[in-house]
Amino acid sequence: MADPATERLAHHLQRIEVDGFTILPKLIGTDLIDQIKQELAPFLAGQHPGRNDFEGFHSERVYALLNKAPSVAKIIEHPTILAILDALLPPGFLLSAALAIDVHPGETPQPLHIDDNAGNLPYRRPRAHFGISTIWALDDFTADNGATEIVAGSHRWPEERQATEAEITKVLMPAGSVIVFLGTLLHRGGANRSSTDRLAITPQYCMPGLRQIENMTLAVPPSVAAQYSSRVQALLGYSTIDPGFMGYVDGVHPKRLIDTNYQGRRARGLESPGLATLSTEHQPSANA
Ligand SMILES: O=C(O)CCC(=O)C(=O)O
Repeated sequence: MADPATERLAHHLQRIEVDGFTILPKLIGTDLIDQIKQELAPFLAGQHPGRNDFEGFHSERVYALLNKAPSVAKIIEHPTILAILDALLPPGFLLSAALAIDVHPGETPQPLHIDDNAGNLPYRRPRAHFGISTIWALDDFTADNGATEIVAGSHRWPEERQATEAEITKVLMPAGSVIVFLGTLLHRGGANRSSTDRLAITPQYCMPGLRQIENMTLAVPPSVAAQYSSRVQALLGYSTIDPGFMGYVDGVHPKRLIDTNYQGRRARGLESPGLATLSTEHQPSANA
């Protein structure tokens, strides 16, 4: 019989396959929520109102989070979420975006959208997902405070199909919960008709060969990236697609820029299989 963690993982994967999303209630506790809120507070003092209907004129967004609120790394690399992502994305997947969204009273609904086509890739839905999004509730998501809204099953819809209001569901969940959904699922931030803010953080992940939505290696300077775990560094872009064909810097592994102890493939006794199949001009260093 499978252990409980494996069974829970199978349950979430099943929900994602059928509905396009799954919800993990109260995955983090109030200590981490409070810590993240404290780190975010200086950036949520009214300096960054949304600049368009998508960002929300009554919302505030904070980008480049790993350069501003280091505790956010704990949710970005939360082991339960990484286990789901490992099952749904190829090895070496990247952190595509990580932003805080504070929806203020008076906000109107966002346009419905998907998250994994930021570069207008020429592939029409229905198609496989290119990314996975997560939205963590740092405040309770209630019926009237701007909870995220999703269209269950829309990951299977053709491009042209529009959702009716009846097909849109509010994601009601207590603070500390997270919704994980396919990049092809239609969703939006809801209207905030309450008198309080709704704060969320949305880390989004993409296939290793795609361009990240946020330019992560510029958003998070190398000296800051150096302070995070190897996994977070790899998610930011300090990684290559094995055996070093994509992501190298000046022919070597990007980790060499932030970790003087980094051991390259040769030092680890690894061959660089397949290099011979690349044309000479595209051969990276065997040290990558
Ligand atoms: O704030 C939300 O609940 C959703 C925001 C969103 O989907 C986005 O901006 O891409």
